[in-house]
Amino acid sequence: MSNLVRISKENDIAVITIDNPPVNALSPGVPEGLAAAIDELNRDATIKAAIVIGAGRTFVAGADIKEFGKMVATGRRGSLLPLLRKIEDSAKPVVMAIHGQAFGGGLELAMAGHYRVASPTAQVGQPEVNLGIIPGAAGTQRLPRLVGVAKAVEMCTSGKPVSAREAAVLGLIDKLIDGDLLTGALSFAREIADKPAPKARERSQKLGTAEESAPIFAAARDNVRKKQRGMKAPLAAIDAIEAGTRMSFEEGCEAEAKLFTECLLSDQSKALIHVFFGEREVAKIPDIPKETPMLPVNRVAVVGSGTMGGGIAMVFANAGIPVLLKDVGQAALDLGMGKIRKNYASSVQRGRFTQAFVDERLALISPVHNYDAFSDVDMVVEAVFEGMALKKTVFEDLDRACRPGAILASNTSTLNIDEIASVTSRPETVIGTHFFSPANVMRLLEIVRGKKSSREVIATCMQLSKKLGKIGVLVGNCRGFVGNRMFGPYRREAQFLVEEGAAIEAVDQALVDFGNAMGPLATGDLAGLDVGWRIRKEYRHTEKPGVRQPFAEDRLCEMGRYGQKTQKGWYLYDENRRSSPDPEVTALVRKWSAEAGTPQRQISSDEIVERCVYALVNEGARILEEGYALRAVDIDIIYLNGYGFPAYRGGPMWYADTVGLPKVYQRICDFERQHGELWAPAPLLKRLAEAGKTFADFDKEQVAAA
Ligand code: T1G
Repeated sequence: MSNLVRISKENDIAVITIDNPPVNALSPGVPEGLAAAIDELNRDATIKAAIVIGAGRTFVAGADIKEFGKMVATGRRGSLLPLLRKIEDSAKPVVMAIHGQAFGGGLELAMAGHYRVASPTAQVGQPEVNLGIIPGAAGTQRLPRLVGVAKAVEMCTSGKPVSAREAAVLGLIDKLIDGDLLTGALSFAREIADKPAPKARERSQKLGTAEESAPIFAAARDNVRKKQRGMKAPLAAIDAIEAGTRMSFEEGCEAEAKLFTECLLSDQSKALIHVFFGEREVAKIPDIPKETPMLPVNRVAVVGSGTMGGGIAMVFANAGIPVLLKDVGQAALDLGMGKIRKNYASSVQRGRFTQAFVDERLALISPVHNYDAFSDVDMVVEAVFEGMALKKTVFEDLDRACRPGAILASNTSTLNIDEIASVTSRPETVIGTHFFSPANVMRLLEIVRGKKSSREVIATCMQLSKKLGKIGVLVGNCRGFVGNRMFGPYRREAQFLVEEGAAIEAVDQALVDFGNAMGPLATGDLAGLDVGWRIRKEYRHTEKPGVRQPFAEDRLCEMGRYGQKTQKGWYLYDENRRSSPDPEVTALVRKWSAEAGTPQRQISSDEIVERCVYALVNEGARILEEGYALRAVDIDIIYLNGYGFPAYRGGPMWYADTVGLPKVYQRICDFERQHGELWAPAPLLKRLAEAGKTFADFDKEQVAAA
C-alpha cells in the first residue's frame, strides 16, 4: 500500500484515507494506493463496505497538475479509468465522504463510488477548463448521468464549483452530514451495506434523447463563444458530453480521452497552467519568509470617497472589516455613500449579493469628515485626487492622527511612494496599495514596496489581499509601477498606428481579436483620456527632445474629448455609454498627421498586435532587469487581472515565450529601425533571445539565485 493511502477498519467498514498534503491531489502513488485498497476491501470477508475520505483540509483537488508537464513531454498519459472502473465494479459498496473540495479528478473519483456523502460546506466541480483542458477521467460521461445534460454542460464549461447543498438537490450527493463527517459516513455505510451498489455509468435516464439535448448543446456553444471568447476547452467539453449522449459509456470515454489529449497539448492549456501556478507564485516574496509576523488589520479607514475610495471601502466591508470613510465635507460624503449604495443595489439586482448581506456590509461603512476616530484603526488607505501636494498633506495628517504601527497605504497609481513617505515620521509603515477600477470588482492589487516599507507591512498587505479576494502582486516604486508603466508604451503604439493610417476601430478590433477584453483606444475612453493627459503634462519636462511622441490624444483632450465621461473621445457615446465610430475624429487625425508630416500606409492587424503587445513585452523586460518586478510571471498575473489580457495566452511575457524570444527580439529591432529609439530592445530581452532562453528560464534563475 503506498504511504499516500491507508486503510483501516471500523468493525465491518473499511476506511480508506487519502493523505497527500496539501490538497490530496491524485499524484503518483495515490491511484495505485486506492487500487490496492479496493482489492483488499474485496478480499477481506469481514468487511461489508468502504468509505473513501481525505485527510487534512480537503477530499481531492484533482489530478496532480504538476504532472501534466511530464505527460506532455513524454506523451505518456496515465489513465485513472481502470481505477475508477475497479471502484465502480467493486462487489462491496464504496461511499465517498467529501469535505473541502472534490474538484476535477476528485469529483470523477467520487462519481465512481456508489454513494457520495458530504459536509454541507463542501464544494464539487469540474474546473478543468480553467487549465485549458476538459475532465479526462470520465467526468463528461458520469456527470450528465448523475445531474442531467444541462447541468453537466454548465459545470464543465464554466468550471465553477457547486455547493454540496446544491449537489444534494441535483442528486450528485446522496446525503449531507452535519457534524463529524467520518462518523456520519460510517453510519451511512452501514445503512447501505446490504443494498445494491448503483453504478453511475449505468444510469442513462438523465441523458435524455439526442433531440432533447441538441438545443442545450447549441445554446451552450453560443454562450461559450460569447462569454469565454477564444477559449477552446469549453467547446471541447461540450463535444465530449454530446458524444456521451450518442454513444455507449466506453465509446464516450474514448471520445473524451481524445479531446482531453488535444487540449492538454495545446498552447492554451500550457498558458493556463502557467497562470494557475503563477497566481500562487506571486504570493512568495524571496526576502520575506513565511514566518514574518503579521500586523493586525481588524479596523481600517479610507480617505477620499470618490469612485476609487468608495470601491475600496466596499472591498473591506465585503471582507467583513469595519471601515471609516472620510471626506472633506458632508456633501462629498453623501455623494460617495450614494454611489456605494447604488453599487450594492445593482449587485442585489444581479443576484450577486442578498439584501441581508448588503445591509450588513453597509453597516460596516461609517462616513466621517474628520480624523477623530483614526487613532483606533490598524490601516488607512488614502485614495484622494492624484496630486503629490494633496497626498503629502493627507499623509502629514495621518502621521499625526494614527496610532504608532498603523499601516499607511496610498492608492496612488503613478506617484512616488518614497516621496509620500518622506513627509511622515514612520516611512517603514508606508506602502502603496494600488487598486484597479472598479475596485470592488477588479481582482488585481499592486502592492508597491517603498525603500523603507517594513517586511511586516509588506507581508501583512500580501496576506490581506487574499482576505480581500484580490491577487496581491508586489512591485517596485518606479513611475507607473509595473502595470501602468507598461501600459504607456502599449497605448503609445496604438496612437502611433492611428497617426500612421490605421483606422481607430481596426486598432481596437485587432487587440480584441487577439483576446483582450477591450481595445487600447476604447480603454482610454473608459478610464478617461484626461488622466493620461494630465500625467503627460506633469512629466513633459522628462521627454527627450527629438524623440517622437504621440499627439492625437493630447489634441483630443485639448478639445475636451475625455472619452465616456464627456460622451466623446476616440468614439462617440450615447447616454447608455454605447460607443459608435466618430468620422470627425478620423478626419482630425488625418489632418494632424498631414500637418506633422507622418507618412500614411496600410497597416495589417498582425502588425497592430505586434506593435502593441511587443511594446508591453519590451517594457516588461526593462522592469525585470531593473528589479521592479520579481518575476516575469508577476507581470503576467498583473496583466491578466488588471488589464484584461487574455488568460489563455498566459500574459504578455509568457506569450512572448510562446512566440519565441528570438522572433520577438527581431521584430523589435525592425521597429527600432523603422520608428526610432523608443523601440530600443531591452538588454534582458536581447540577452535571453541570443542565449535561446525564455522569460520562464529567467524566473527559474531568479528562484535559484534567491
Ligand atoms: N495539483 C497539484 N498541486 C495543486 C493542485 C493540484 N490539482 N491543487 C492545488 N495545488 C497546490 C497549489 O499549487 C499550492 O501549492 C497548494 O496546493 C495549495 O493550493 C483527471 C485532469 C483546491 C481550491 O483545477 O483550485 O483533475 O503554492 O494555494 O487557496 O479530469 O488549490 O503551496 O506550493 O490554491 O486553499 C483539476 C486546483 C485538476 C483544482 C485550494 N483541479 N486547485 O485552494 O490553496 S485537473 C483543479 C484549486 C484534473 C481530471 C483532470 C485550489 C483549491 P503551493 P492553493 P487554496
